Amino acid sequence: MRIDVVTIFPGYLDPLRHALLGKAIERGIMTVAVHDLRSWSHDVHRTVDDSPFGGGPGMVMVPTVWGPALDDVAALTGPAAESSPLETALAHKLAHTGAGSVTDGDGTTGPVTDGSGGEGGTGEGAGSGTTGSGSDCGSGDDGTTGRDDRPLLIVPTPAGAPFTQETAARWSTEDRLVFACGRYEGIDQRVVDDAAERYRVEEVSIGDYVLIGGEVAVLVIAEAVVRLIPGVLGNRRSHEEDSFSDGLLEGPSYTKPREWRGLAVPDVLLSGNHALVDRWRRDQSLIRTAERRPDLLADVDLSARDREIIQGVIGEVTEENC
Ligand code: 6GU
Repeated sequence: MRIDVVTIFPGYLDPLRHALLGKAIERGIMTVAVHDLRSWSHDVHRTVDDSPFGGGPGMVMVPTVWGPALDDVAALTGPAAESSPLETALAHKLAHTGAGSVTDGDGTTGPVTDGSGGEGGTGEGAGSGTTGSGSDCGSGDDGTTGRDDRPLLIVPTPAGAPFTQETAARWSTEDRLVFACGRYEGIDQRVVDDAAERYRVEEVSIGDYVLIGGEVAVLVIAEAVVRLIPGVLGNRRSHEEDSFSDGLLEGPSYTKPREWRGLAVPDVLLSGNHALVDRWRRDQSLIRTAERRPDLLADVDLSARDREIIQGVIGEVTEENC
């Protein structure tokens, strides 16, 4: 998978090179490039915004900068062709200790890897997701497989559709994700409307609160998506048991020591009886979900036994949540 992020704060995306994503980059599973939107501005002040038509507070990001930026990122042309894929924390560290020179310090545009030694460009699917000759084709249909090969453009906005675990799973099989980070009062809507020529476009929100810009949302979304790609997480089972994967919140976990500050690990977990442990874990999930997120129960298959457990928490399983 290749991820491109367009932002006026490239440094905000530095965490992408760490931990999970860093590992995925090292393993050649991921390529990540961060692009400074101001590379596409037209004036000495590198302006990217203007006052809103119709009046009101704040500034709106202009289509005359965003349009060409997204065109170039889709085709990896212009300033987007020069942007060096992010190296991992490891490569970053080497560069800064003089053992190599792969980034320019801010990890964005400028000196690029030579294209042969860089891990970033060799990954599975890397570079294969460009729109190529399909750029004149609104549907992005490659004419052979019938598959829409346009990259997915993700626009984080508090006005978007909810980003959920289901969205993360759906996006984890994409070849290319492009994120457009808006700031201020947002991006001129025509940018999103026009981008549909070259991209499949989704506007998403990560929750019911307002952030200053989309950058942090990109970090959240990228982590949720990338950890679902095979080979990124060590243990396959670890995401099968995630909160949400069966529609319920995950219950509590315990490790050694058996007793700590007078608190004992529940006996059942030490019993060696797997059936009993599984049943206990399901009960804990049901109880926690009923207490914290009763709205989730509406979409879960519940056995008679499950309903009994839930009733113990909320008294009665109402029409609304059963
Ligand atoms: Cl995706 N972006 C911004 N700016 N604010 C948000 C959000 C996204 N999701 C919730 N609040």
